[in-house]
Amino acid sequence: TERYNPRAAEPKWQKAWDAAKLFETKNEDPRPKYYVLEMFPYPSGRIHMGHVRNYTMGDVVARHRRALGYNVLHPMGWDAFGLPAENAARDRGVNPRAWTYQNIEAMKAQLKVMGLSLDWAREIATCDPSYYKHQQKMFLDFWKAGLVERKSAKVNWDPEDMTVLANEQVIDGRGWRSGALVEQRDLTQWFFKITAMAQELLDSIDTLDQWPDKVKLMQANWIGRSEGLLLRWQIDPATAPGGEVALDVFTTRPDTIFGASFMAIAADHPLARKAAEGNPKLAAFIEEIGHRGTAAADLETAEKNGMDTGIRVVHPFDPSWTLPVYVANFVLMDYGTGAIFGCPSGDQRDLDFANKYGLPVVPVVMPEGADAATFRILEEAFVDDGVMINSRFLDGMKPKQAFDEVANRLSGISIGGRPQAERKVQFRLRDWLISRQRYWGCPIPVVHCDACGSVPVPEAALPIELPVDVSFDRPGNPLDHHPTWKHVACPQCGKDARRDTDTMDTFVDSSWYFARFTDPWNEQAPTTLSAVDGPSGWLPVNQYIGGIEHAILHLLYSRFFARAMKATGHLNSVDEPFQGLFTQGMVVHETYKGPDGWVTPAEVKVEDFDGTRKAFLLDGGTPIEIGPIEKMSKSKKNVVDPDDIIGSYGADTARWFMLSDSPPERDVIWTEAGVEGAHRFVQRLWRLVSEAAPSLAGVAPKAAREGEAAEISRAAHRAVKAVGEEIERLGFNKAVARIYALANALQGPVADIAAGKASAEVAAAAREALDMLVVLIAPMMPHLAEECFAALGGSGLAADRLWPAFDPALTVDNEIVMPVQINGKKRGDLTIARDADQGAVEKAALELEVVRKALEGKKPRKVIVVPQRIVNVVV
Ligand code: ANZ
Ligand code: ZN
Repeated sequence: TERYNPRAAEPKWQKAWDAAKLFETKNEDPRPKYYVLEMFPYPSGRIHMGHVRNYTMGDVVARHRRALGYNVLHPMGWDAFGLPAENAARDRGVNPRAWTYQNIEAMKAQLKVMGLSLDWAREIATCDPSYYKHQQKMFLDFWKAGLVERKSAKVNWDPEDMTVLANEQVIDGRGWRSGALVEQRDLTQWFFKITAMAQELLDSIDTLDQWPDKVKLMQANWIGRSEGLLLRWQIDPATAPGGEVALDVFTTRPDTIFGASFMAIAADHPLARKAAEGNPKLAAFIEEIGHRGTAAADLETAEKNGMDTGIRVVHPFDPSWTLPVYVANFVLMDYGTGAIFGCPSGDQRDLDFANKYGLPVVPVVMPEGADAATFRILEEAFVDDGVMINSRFLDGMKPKQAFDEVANRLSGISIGGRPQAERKVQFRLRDWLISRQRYWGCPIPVVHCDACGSVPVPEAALPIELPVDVSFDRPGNPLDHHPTWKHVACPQCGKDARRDTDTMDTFVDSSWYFARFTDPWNEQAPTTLSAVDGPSGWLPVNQYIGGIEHAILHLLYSRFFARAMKATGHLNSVDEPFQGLFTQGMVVHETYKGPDGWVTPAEVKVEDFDGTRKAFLLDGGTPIEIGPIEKMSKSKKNVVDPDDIIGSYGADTARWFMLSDSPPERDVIWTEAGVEGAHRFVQRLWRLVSEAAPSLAGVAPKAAREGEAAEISRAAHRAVKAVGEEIERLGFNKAVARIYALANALQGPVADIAAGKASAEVAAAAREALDMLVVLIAPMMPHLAEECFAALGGSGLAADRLWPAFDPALTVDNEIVMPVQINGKKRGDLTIARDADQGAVEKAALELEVVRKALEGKKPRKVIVVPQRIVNVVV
């Protein structure tokens, strides 16, 4: 038979699907709905292997659900705003919009070649005014609903490029382009008040039973709920600058209060500023640490620095005990109160600080059973549970009890009109700063008027479109120095006013696109209430698939948006937008290092020398070092281009390999050998079908229950059951293994059929099995499935077939596999009836080829059978 030619077959079937509008989804279709979504791509210009893996998985789910009779929504779009378009504009003089749409076109063509069952009629690009118009409307609605706030916040300012930098653009405290020392500047900016929903966003994590635990934990940690005390420390009046009475701190460990040895406040704490007046050394110190980057990760590792302010506070339980107040770089202004009491024995940062500045270290908690007289803390703080020591009336208590004791004793005392201790819940979550001083983003629909303040743009004036004629030849925000764009009349009083020249964080764009897909045609509103959620709507997304890098911000922002949209009437009832979440592993590849640096896989041939793999340059044969297996990246040059693979092997091979090699949550190692193996299987399936097809043309499919033919039917029905179950739990590699097993089981019977040696029962059973096989492979290798379906005389399209039903009686597993050991080492497997008795197992084991070889005709010394578990033959 002829080889299967994907280059001819794949485009043919893609056209057939298009012509039949097979994947265009109708909202009013009465079948039960199923919404499967992969995280939409940034249009960088080309798809990479990570996309191929992600979209293949989503496509398998979508096609399988279709086959189960669902009305499936499987859309695709473009996360199209963002900095790379501006960089391209700046570096190469191209227009950001033109650059973006070119990339979209190129990537769309690539996705089409993959044969994905996507509804392209619903395609959206977030940079299109028809999309961001609605985003601007929602911004205004959120504002009205009290979910938006304008306040001052620090930004990274590059003084040379005169521009604001994202945290990722600050490298070792310097601007990524200019290399200039980055400053912290205060800017008035827009925030979404996500903190107002902190508790709700935390509690609701418990309802997400189809999310990975890992992601739920990351969400919870990001929200970061802490139960503690607001504790007031009286300031020694003799040392108080400007008559301050008390210093408030937030602590989760009031139990350690007798281990306190200093106070520390943030550089921008009001008390620090007061203390710096008339203290130039302190002022200089504050200035210096104020300039450092604000990333929390830096603070953990950065060297602890501080300076004594001269201020003293009085210990709440001992009026004769005073503690120094330091300004310290490890205290953040925007957490708690921006001030702490330091207990070096109970906190590593406090301990590092105390050791550096010679402050006392008093252990106050020790492990249960330790000796209080000798227990010391030197370099490592003790942060675990234990028993209180050196703490007067708290001694002997557990820290938890001591916490309550301190809270109770101090809550009755008042300092400056406020209780000395108040219970407080503190969240780590900050409000979402959405202002970006950038061009290529969604304009913030606000006009600033000297008379009226910040005025919303009237709805009728939306969208506020980005100007097209922008220049990137000078630093800063092009919207800001555009000659006319920002100059408008105030919508309220008509006087000269200015547009907000900031654009929205691109995370805003991706926080509701999944809702827009449910009716992207609605020009009047972001969503259509009958389509978006509720009894006739699509949300929540049943299965969302994407990278773990979005486990925190994107998912949290989307969860916030769902709630905010509900509050403003853009959603009916859904709080949690993603019912099922799956995060796939990465695609990794070997690296190759030549004399002149990294070399691409395409330039290398790898050969096997007695089990040792060696690599050579294809051109010239220079030996190359095989480096570690790493995530595909440009810097290591270990990138395989999907186009090359699909061009030489076809999309089905690429898809099959992506699914087959490792569990989907783990990394998959891309290897040439693996791809070739996948391709061989494509050809093998084709041979199987095309060999059998002529003889099976007039044969009606029929399951067999007895005899030789029943083996075929059992293999087929078991595969139907198992493949369906595995796809449902996203166990794609296991589904693949079941398909391999079915193909193996059909090999012999098909050869007999082709040779005209098979019985009518065998032919009928094989016919049914092959028909089933075609539908089973269709979600994974959709083009091959069509070709096979046609070869078997099917009418219509395989992609339109329903998932076969299996007969449970044929799937009952009456056989078990027992490992067979020889002298305690596993040498083989024995497949035998589950209820076989000891004698039968022993006899069958001794008949195994491996065992016979090992015995060399002699009698075994001993045969041990553990029923249904294992056989050990001692020779
Ligand atoms: C005294 C103490 C003793 C603390 C001890 C810890 C251990 P989480 O769990 O993250 O809420 N803290 C409070 N505000 C801070 C700020 N603005 N910048 C830096 N650190 C701050 O942590 C709460 C603890 O972090 C608080 O409890 C406080 O130190 C510190 F053995 O108070 B603790
Ligand atoms: Zn006005």
